[in-house]
Amino acid sequence: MKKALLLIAVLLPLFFAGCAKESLPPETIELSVKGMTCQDCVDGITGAVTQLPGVSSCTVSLEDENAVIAFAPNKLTAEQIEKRINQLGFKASISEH
Ligand SMILES: [Cu+2]
Repeated sequence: MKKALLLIAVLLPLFFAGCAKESLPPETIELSVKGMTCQDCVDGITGAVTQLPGVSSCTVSLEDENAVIAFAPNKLTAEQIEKRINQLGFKASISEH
């Protein structure tokens, strides 16, 4: 019986630590995106960024030449998002807050 309690005492903090990691709040970043000319550009970027692991939302504006992206910081970095958009032929750069 003591062994079972010890096991619970060891596993419980691990369980909570795991939960805390999963529920990390999403980070929101704004990227300036140059080179978009039409709605297809917007849709292309939105589609590609949304497919990245950990991205919860992506709003691209042709008018404002920017993209606002919410993502899980434990799964992805702002640099990886920037790189993905650049791969599509645009010029993305992380805006300073
Ligand atoms: Cu276009």
